[in-house]
Amino acid sequence: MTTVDDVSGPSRVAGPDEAISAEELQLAARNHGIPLEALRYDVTPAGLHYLLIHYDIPDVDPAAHALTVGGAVDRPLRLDLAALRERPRVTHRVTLECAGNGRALLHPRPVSQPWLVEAVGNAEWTGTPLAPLLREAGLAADALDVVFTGADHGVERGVEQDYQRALPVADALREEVLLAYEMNGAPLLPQHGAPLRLIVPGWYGMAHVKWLRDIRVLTEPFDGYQNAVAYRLRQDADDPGVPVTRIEPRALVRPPGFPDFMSRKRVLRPGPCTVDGRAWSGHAPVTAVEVTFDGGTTWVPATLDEPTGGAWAWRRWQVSWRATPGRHVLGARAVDASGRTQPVEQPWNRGGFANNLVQRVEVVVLAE
Ligand SMILES: Nc1nc2c(c(=O)[nH]1)N[C@H]1C(S)=C(S)[C@@H](COP(=O)(O)O)O[C@H]1N2
Ligand SMILES: [Mo]
Repeated sequence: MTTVDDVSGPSRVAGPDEAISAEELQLAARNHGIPLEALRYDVTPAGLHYLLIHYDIPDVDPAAHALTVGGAVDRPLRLDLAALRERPRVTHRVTLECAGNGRALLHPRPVSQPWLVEAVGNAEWTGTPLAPLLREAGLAADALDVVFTGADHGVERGVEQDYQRALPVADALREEVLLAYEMNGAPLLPQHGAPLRLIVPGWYGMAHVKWLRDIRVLTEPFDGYQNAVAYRLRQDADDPGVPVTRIEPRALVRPPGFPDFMSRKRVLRPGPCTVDGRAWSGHAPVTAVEVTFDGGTTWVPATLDEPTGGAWAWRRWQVSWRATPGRHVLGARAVDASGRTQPVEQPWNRGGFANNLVQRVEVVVLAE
């Protein structure tokens, strides 16, 4: 008898010298990152925003689509797109980052979507706040978790499933959580969850359920795959781990100069220049960014631009540099108001999640 196990293996970590496989490349080709030069935009154009799609982009007819709200509520609801659009409308600028960003740089490498550092974007999401809708439905007094189900379906590590993620009730009721139907002022694109997705500002990408079709309130903890198995910080396969939640602080450098086609190493002419980039954290506002030009030996403070777009959006930073001929390794590290910062030495977990190791940008400054 054939089963889903015939197409789906257990999670695994690559061997010490094991190269990226054709399967990992297949994922990387579907799920692209932001081209790092696009760190220049305050708001990431939709086509340059990173993408992560576990299964297929589902075939959803926006005219027929409806969101159902049920489970432990007094009044189950059913809302089509027109009804959702009639509700109060808000826009939040939100930095979204995949929890697996940085995974392919880890040693040993967890085998999954092989992100380097580019799984991030900062878009404007428009929709209606979730909390008033949950209150209208009437949450049971003992409600614990709220489960969000997408219209996409697949198999993962032997488990056939609809993509589902739960939030604890207190997090689902935060005022910034949105049911979004627009990105950057236009209807959601198919790949970003059309016609409706969840936006959970501050949380890693996996919480922002796309192609949202159902919300279910539970009075017991949700034990679905994406919460109980997948997105947990574990040291080994037997470790129950802890859930992946908010985005750790990170700063990225907008690559200076011009690139070599193959290596993407940067080439610069000598002389004074401005090096800049973006910084964000899902825990608390970014309060400082420091920059290194020597691979982390010494650090200089960057200037932070005025925040543009609210508490959940990335912030531009910049620093002046006199580029001298030779090889340099640039990097930046963010500090947030909670005191969190970025490690210069690699921490490791088996899923390769929430990794915010300082970036290494190799630069060759040409002779005068
Ligand atoms: N229904 C559904 N929602 C989903 C996913 C998915 O595969 N299916 N991927 C999640 C993950 S892991 C991430 S990082 C974000 C990516 O959102 P984006 O593709 O719009 O950037 O969507 C999340 N929401
Ligand atoms: Mo993700």
